[in-house]
Amino acid sequence: MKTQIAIVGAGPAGLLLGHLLRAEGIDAVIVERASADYVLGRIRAGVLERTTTRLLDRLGLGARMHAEGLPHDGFHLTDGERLIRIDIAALTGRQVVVYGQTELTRDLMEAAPGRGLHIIYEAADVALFDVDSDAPYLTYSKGGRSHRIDAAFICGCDGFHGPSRKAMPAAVAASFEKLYPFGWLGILSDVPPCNHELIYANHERGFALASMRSATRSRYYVQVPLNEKLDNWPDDRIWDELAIRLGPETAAQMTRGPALEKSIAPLRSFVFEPMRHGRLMLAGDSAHIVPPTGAKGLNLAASDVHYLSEALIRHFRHGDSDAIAGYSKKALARIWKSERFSWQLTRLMHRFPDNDAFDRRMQLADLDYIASSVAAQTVIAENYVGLPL
Ligand code: FAS
Ligand code: PHB
Repeated sequence: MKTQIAIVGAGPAGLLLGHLLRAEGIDAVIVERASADYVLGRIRAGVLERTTTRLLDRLGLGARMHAEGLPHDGFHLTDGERLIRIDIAALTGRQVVVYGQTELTRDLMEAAPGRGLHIIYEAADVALFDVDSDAPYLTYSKGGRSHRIDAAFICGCDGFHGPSRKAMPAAVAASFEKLYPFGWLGILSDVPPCNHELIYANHERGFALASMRSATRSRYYVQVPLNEKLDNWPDDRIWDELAIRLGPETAAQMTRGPALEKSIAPLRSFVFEPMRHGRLMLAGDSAHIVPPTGAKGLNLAASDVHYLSEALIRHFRHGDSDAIAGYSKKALARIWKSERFSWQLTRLMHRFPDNDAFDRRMQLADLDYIASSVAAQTVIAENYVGLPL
């Protein structure tokens, strides 16, 4: 098969990129290792920046997000005693929208056939070749046969564990990583949220987050040790721990219910440079990972795709390849600032095993300062709503 753009991965990055290119009449094919149901079964991000919602609107695919998504004017930090509200609307003039990554992915998948975006699911053993030539190609196996796709460019949107980053020559590559000594245990339950806005808690016993997917479906997280086992956390223990860490005022508003989904995600900060080599470009988690504390992961994938799609459109429309040459530098500038925010908020809101009493006092003083300073709240707010493109 021949196409203009071969995309590896049908997560948010690959789907958004494919749609943006198709909207400009550029041929694109996505090869995805899993089935559509498997991709939709992964419970991940929940908060969309305006960068991301505007891409959906530009594609004319934002109707369900506007109908079912929850616009939020603020969120809360707490030390387990008082709520500190960060009024993002008043401080930045912007909102965020709570709309699950699963729903965004569903909207993009369902629109693909009608817009000529060909997605090949259950494509196994994807391998990339000749990425530093002007005729790259990839192979995959499906139905007991090997297949080949020749393309002008290959875009690696295959997440942290995909093959694309590994296809970058080691001689040009540099990666930066920080592993956190804890994970997030997430629970999804069909109960009304405890607050109409998100609450991030740093309690003596550890981090917790009260989030949501709708007015009737809640998403909560508790920080757990890295080697923790899900079996050690029956639902009641999770609800008890959330009530303690979120504080009595919030606990009084919590509704308990059975877990529809329960999982533990490790936390890491990771950046791979460069994001382009020859005719291979990376976007989204294939090039970077943030701890979910700042709700940046999905939104960074969207901003990468914004830059990358513009560069490819200029190449195919106007024969101008300067933006392709400048893609990596431009995307990394925003990525590193979001890595900074996510790392800083993670350090502020979590209990690190090697934290001592002084470190705890520093966290509480930080929260006390944020509670009393519009300037400090503005810094947090402008990062949370998403930095300018
Ligand atoms: P994705 O990982 O979503 O998609 C990559 C796609 O490539 C997948 O569909 C995968 O099947 C496919 N793929 C992989 N290898 C392949 C191969 N060999 N061949 C073909 N296809 C292949 N972000 C937040 O903002 N908030 C959160 O709360 C949050 N929670 C998260 C929890 C978990 C467990 C994880 C892993 C991530 C979480 N994230 C969160 C980050 C997440 O939302 C990502 O940022 C987002 O999915 C990035 O989208 P993509 O770059 O498209 O990568
Ligand atoms: C979520 O709802 O899954 C969520 C929200 C905000 C975060 C992380 C996760 O920072």
